[in-house]
Amino acid sequence: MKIISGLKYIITTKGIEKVTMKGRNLIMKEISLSIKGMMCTGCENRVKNALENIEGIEKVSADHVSGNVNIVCDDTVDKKAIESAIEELGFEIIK
Ligand SMILES: [Cu+2]
Repeated sequence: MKIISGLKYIITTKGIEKVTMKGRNLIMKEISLSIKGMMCTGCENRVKNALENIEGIEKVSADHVSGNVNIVCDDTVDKKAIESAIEELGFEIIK
């Protein structure tokens, strides 16, 4: 059993699963995006804060130099919700 940011995870044949109180384990996934418009660490923090408020997102890292944003979340999170949160901040998703 591995503890990441206070939550419990188990490694199974399906991948890494988050152990929830409700008894259903959620499969964790990683999403990587390239975005345009981040100029400094302040922008990185705005992206991180906005995304970490989305239910199911555990961890976000953002780099303004490369424009890369990496998200660790459970399987319930819709990629579209992530993209619109980023666009609401005024950044552009590079597809
Ligand atoms: Cu900035």
